[in-house]
Order: sequence, then C-alpha cells, then structure tokens
Amino acid sequence: LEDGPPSTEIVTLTSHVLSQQQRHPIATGDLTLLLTAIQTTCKFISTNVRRAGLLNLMGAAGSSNVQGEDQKKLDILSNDIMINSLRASGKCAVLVSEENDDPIIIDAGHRGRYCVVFDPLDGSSNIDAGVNIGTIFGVYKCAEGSEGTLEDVLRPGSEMQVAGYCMYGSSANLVISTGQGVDGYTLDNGIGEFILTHPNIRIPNRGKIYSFNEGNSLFFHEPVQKYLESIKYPANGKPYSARYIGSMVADVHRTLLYGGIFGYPSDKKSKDGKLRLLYEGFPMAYLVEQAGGLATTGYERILDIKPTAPHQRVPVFLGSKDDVEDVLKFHKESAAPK
Ligand code: P6P
Repeated sequence: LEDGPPSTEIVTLTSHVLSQQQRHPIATGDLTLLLTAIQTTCKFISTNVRRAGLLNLMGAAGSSNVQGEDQKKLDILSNDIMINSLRASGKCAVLVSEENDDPIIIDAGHRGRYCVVFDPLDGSSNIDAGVNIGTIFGVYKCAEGSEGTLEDVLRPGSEMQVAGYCMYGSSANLVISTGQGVDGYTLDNGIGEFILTHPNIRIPNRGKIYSFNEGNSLFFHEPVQKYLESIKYPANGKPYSARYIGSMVADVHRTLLYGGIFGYPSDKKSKDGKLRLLYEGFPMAYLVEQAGGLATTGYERILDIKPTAPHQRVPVFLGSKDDVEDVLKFHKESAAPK
C-alpha cells in the first residue's frame, strides 16, 4: 500500500451496483437491497473468521451437515447469519444452502421475488489451518407468478441474475457479477465498506497454472490423464506450474486473476466429481464466463445444465478460454463415462 493521504475517489459495492441497476428502467431496487443483505452477511462472516482463533470458534461443532461432513462452528454461524439476513431482507422466496438438506421456503410475511443458493463457508475443512475460505452465492428471480418453490432454483445457471463469492483471507475480497462483467471489491474494515479495487476483471486467454487434486490421479479418466500429461510433459514449451489450495474460492480467485485452469473432474470413484452444481459449479462458471473464460463438465457447458436436485454434483473444468479448449479436445476423442 503506497503511503500518503487515503484516496477520496472511492466506489463502494452499494453505489456501484446501484449505478449498474439504475440502467434497468424496471429496476425496483429490490436486487440492490438483496445484495446489501448479502454484503452485510459477508462482513459478519469476515469478522468472525478473522476472530475465530481468539473466540475459540475453531474446531468441530460436534454435528454433521447434509453432506455428512463434520460441521465446524464457523459453518453453523455462517449459515445462520446467511439465512437470517436473507429472510430479514424481505426479498427472498427460496433459499438453498449447502448446510441444509431441504430448501428453505420463506414465510409469506417476509417473502420476496428472489431465490438465493449458497455455500456459506466453502472450504471449511481448511478453517483450522488458516487457509482462505469463502462464501459462494447465486441469485435467481422467481418465475412470474411463482410463490417460491424448489422449481424456482432447479434452473440452468445461465438464468442466474447474480453470482459471486467472498473470500476470507488477509483481506475480504468480494467478487460479483450481475451479468455486466465481473468486479472485485476489498473490505475496508475501517469504514466497513467493500471498495471497488478490481474493476472489470478479465481472465487471460491462456495461463501457466493448473489446479487439480492430483491425489485423485489413480482414478482419473483417460482424457484427464492425457490432458495433464500434455501440460506436465509438453512436446515444446515450458511445463505448467501446479497450484492447489483445496479451497474452491481461493483456487478460482487465483485462476480468475492469473489465468490457467481449475479442475475437479468426475473420476472412477466419483461419477460426477465432488463439487455441487447449484452453489459451487453455477456461480463460479457464471463468473468465469463473464470474465471471458469457459466452464465445462468436459462434455457440456456447465451453465446449460438443468438441475434435478438441489445438492447434485457436477464435474468442473473452468478457467482461461484456450486452456479449457485444450481440455475439451481430449474429451472429444472419448465418449462420456457412464
Ligand atoms: P479435495 C472444499 O471442501 C471443497 O468443497 C472445495 O472448496 C474444494 O475445491 C474441494 O472441496 C477440495 O476437495 O477432495 O481436493 O479436498
């Protein structure tokens, strides 16, 4: 950070989204108010992630979630603040959380026109190690005349109005798209505002980094093995560098800024891979495409998939356009695994 007087030319998330939304003549301000609620949630989670060690929030909470994963105290806290804040906003009808088995249908007194799907604290297995973790969210508008049902969220990711994540690390970075490109904001704890620090993020057409959990190599299908061979032992040029944090928000954030490819493919032990379609695959695919990249299962565009269940999994390859196209070439030579 250069010294000298603080900038007085600051653009906050609220003012920036408001200016974007005002370009829509029919904008009622509801989406802006919903994003304000999401923003407040991210500030709350950021504060508690930062203080976790001191407040003894580290460690398991002794319960498990729908994924069967041990829940950490911060998981529960993050999920509770997300649900309460979205309900209190009065702008939501349906919520789907990674932490809840069933969708949450908002009571009539607090119901609005939007549906939010989210992972309140993704990468939480890394909490105690101080590795970056994050909140991932996507927003659909309810179908016309719908009171808010599961059907309102079992729609292709291409129908999302908003996608974003907030990464909790040395600072809180909120990256969001409302369909007009991708902008990144950094939380200024001094004034409690997300400041526009990365306007119009564009992912490089090709990168030099690949990000896969190669501990699964024994189970990788042939197209993935052949692709990885091609970048680790290239016929010409330098091999790619390996970077894998094991926290999707952190791995995708680096991929967006530096380029390259992130993959969590299907393999012989996990037919659809590990990542969840609704609140991991869709929001990250939406952001990467809005930044000029691609996101595919290896056989189809992730955003085209019509979900059949709220917690279904999806194979993921996302990142720089040319790198993802290289992956697709290896998949074209083989049929989709059964
Ligand atoms: P693995 C974290 O648990 C998560 O859901 C994503 O954030 C991350 O990309 C992935 O799982 C890591 O999975 O099997 O490599 O530990």
